[in-house]
This record gives sequence, structure tokens and C-alpha cells, in this order.
Amino acid sequence: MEESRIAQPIGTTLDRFIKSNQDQFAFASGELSQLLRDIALASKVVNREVNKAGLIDIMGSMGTANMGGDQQQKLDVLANIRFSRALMKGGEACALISEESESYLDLNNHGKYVIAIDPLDGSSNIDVNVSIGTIFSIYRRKSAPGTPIVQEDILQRGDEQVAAGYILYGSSTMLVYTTGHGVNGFTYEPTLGEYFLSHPDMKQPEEGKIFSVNEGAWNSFSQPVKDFLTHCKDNQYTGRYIGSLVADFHRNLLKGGIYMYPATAKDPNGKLRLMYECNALAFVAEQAGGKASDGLCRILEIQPESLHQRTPFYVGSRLMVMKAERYNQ
Ligand code: P6P
Repeated sequence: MEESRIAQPIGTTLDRFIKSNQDQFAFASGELSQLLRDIALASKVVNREVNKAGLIDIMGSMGTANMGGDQQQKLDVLANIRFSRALMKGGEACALISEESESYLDLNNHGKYVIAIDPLDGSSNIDVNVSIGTIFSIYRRKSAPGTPIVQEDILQRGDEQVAAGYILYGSSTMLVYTTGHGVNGFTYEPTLGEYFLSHPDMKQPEEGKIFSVNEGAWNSFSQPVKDFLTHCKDNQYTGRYIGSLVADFHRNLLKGGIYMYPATAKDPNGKLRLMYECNALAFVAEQAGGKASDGLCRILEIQPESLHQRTPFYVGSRLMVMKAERYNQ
């Protein structure tokens, strides 16, 4: 029996893929590898903890709240520790902006990169075993390595990102990222402890028939939002809302669709955070041929004024986001 039928090709690991595409990363070779390796390592530890959350006492709430007043789940705090420690050890990041920390964290002052992260988005779903995710953005610092961190390092527009992506802790665990040269997806093989390239050159269908929104807030939506959603229903679109941004985003990336978290009476600027949720997914969406907007303007062109600022968020298939914008105009 020829070899190929005995030994299936093992596939391309994340590490090998990064190294073979290093020339696409605009800055010093090896730095992106180290940063993505740090993030991937932390995600493997978080994945292990998420997968056995029900078995060891890390479920439930800490009884504390994060910056946005969201109840912190034990895994939120644990994930934040894992990612900040991995990035500190890796040495490439000088600062970390996190949903779980009021101000940015100083990491390695000689690091050239600033990371913005939601360590565990959708964490209220942990106790009910629904998919959750990590969202990350990578920026190049503006100030010189070794000098104090300045505001210009921290409050950068989304179009300044040099890389971004997410990890989805779902029926399988996936890491999806871009460095501005398209989007690639890797599936985690826990028995080998490796991510393997499973979704090369991901493209978002430019049209879709899935809308993802919490219709429980219908009464507080603006009339244009209601009119757009009515358009979706009149055209027999499918409503799919997991209540976990990364899971909804990932499904719509693969199948086509729009995720919306518009302004509501409760959240007049929307609920989602620009710096560590929307910018990263907007970068991935655009790199896959999709679109990301606050309902009127491109997410990646919003100049952040504060670390934890919120923005209305419409992301997904290009033609669907454009249509939603037309209703809002
Ligand atoms: P709502 C989870 O808390 C999250 O940040 C996203 O993952 C999710 O899409 C959204 O909020 C759900 O919010 O108000 O619909 O429960």
C-alpha cells in the first residue's frame, strides 16, 4: 500500500504558516511569530480550562464587575491572566488593553506592539456551555521602544492594526487571524497541542440571508433599524443569534449574514467595545471581503477617545451592511 494511504499528510501548523508568510508582515521578521505564538499558547491554556469548566470550580461569577459593569466570571479573570502573562513572557508587547482592566497594563517597555484584547467574550454563556471567544488586535506602538507609553500608542484607529483575529472555543477550537493579507483559519488538535490550517484564504459571501440581532430590544431600536429587520423578514431571511459575538460573527463569515448590535435605549452607543471587540472583527471582516460599520461610518476609521468606548456595530456580508447603512441614512 503506497505511503500516502498509510500516513495522511499532517497539514500546516500555525507556526509553520506564520513563518512561511513572514514577509507579509510589515515589520521585523519573527516579531509577529512571537506575538501570535504567545496568543496561541494562552488560547490553548484557556481552551483547556473552558473545556473542563464544568468539572473544576471555575464556573460562575467572581462577584466582581469589569470596567463596563459586566459581572466578571471566574474564567474571564483567568483568561485575562493567561493572556497577559503569555504576552509579558513573550516580550514583544509593551502594553495590553483589556476589557478586564480599567487602564492599559504595562508589559515590556522595549516591546514594539500594543495589544487590545477581550480575553473571553460572551462569558455569560460559560455556565450554559455555549461557544465563547477571545478577540485580539495588534498595533505597532508610535513611541520609541524603551520610552514611556503615550496616549498615541494606546488610542489608535482600527485602520492602524497590523494584525487581528479571534479564537472561537466551540465544537472545535479555531484561531482565525489576518495581517492585512487575507484571512486564514486554524483548527486546534488538542491531542497534538497544535493549530492546523483548516480554512485557508477565508472569504465572506458578499450577500447573505442570516441576520443576527437581539430582537428582545426591538422596542428600543430606531425606526430605520426596525425597517431593515422587517426587510430581512419580508425576504424570509433566517434569524440566528447565539448571544456570543465571536460565534455569530464566525458563522456569518462562513455562510454570509449580518451581525448587528445597534444603539438602543439601554445602550445609546451600542453595547460592544470599539478597541477590543469591534476593531479586530472589522479588520477580519474587511480582509475577507466583508464590511463593518457603526450604522453609518466605517468602524476602522473611528478615532478612539477612550479605552472602553462603545460603538453601534454592523458587521458581515458587504451588501447586507451597505443595505443596513442605507436604511440608517
Ligand atoms: P445581549 C456578550 O456579552 C456580548 O458582548 C457579545 O458576545 C454578544 O453578541 C452580546 O454581548 C450579547 O448581548 O444584549 O444581546 O445579551
